[in-house]
Amino acid sequence: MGKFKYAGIKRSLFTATKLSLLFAALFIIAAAGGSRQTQRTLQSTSPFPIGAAIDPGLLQHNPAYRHVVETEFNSITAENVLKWAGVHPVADRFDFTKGDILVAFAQDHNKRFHGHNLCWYQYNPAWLRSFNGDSLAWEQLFKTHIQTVVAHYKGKIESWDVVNEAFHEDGTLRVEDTNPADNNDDGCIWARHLGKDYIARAFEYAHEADPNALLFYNDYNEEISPAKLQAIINMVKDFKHRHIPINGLGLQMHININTPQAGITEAMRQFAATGLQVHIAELDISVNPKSDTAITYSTDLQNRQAGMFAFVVHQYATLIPKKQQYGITTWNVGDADSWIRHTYRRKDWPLLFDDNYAPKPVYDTVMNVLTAVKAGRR
Ligand code: 9MR
Repeated sequence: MGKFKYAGIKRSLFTATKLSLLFAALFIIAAAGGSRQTQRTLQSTSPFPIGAAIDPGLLQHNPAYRHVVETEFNSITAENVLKWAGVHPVADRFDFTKGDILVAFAQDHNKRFHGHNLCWYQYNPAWLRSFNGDSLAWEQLFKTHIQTVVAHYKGKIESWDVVNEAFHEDGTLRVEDTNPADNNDDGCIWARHLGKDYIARAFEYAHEADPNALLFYNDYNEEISPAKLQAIINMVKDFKHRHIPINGLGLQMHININTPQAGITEAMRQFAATGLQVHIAELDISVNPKSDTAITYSTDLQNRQAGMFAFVVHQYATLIPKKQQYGITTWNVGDADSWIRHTYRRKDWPLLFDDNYAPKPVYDTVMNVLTAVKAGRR
């Protein structure tokens, strides 16, 4: 009996120890979970929306990528799937499958969705390039595409890049290919077939399809091409004068560590003065603009990149009036996904997350600037 009693005490002691261990473990897990939940992220820190260009394949199949998108960003831009070749692959059929995946994800996770784009000189399907029709048929094609896509996402996509990259660096409109020998058409199929006022009509067609969507014009190099910047400002003035429904400007900001900062300030100042929404729409900061094959991501390069990220975020927060801050979107999530590596086939590390989606030191820099601007310490 005594033996049993002793055994009983031992058992209850053992059980108590086990229980306290269990509670301790639960406490640690809860604390860890709690701290994870309360951990600061870009979206919880930023005073304006903070986004990324997203690929549905990575989102569906790469848990680390998905985790970063879920936790860090509150705005999503479709990197490619809503472009003509993505959404309208054959003449008589639209394919919304991939766009729908992204939009459903955004809705499920309470994130804003920015549509990119309704009209561009690039990324057009082969059938479009060989489309044969008079100007009326081209106009019909253009209008039907814009209105079908915008209507499909009415009420789900808050804003659109209606027209993307319509101007050359010298401020002239892209029309003809400037160098037919280089096998790279930098002219614009739309300007050729629809005439120079196609941009205004694109905005009107989009507005008809969803009067509540915010409509953006989006372009790159405004910070280094004053003539292009001026052409965009002139276009906005003209649109306002003619009551063309434009709500915002996308300043893509594919820049590098050597981009002159005065140009960035000037572009932001001029965009702010339009009174429109201003979206830093495709931010990345290359550390290897000269495509050096022997380059490493040295501390020096990381520091210079961090300085440039800090400058951009700080300038945006201070030069763009609060009610015009549509947010900052980075173009892709991790360095390995960056279009820069794929397009230029070079080593580069232009983003806030590394190849494995871990935040880089430059992420901390951006967090510090966001914290300071949110607190009003500019
Ligand atoms: O990141 C996009 C890349 O995957 C595509 O191959 C490319 C097609 O030309 O477009 C890239 O995104 C571009 C964006 O749509 C418009 N501004 C420039 C971006 C980088 O080229």
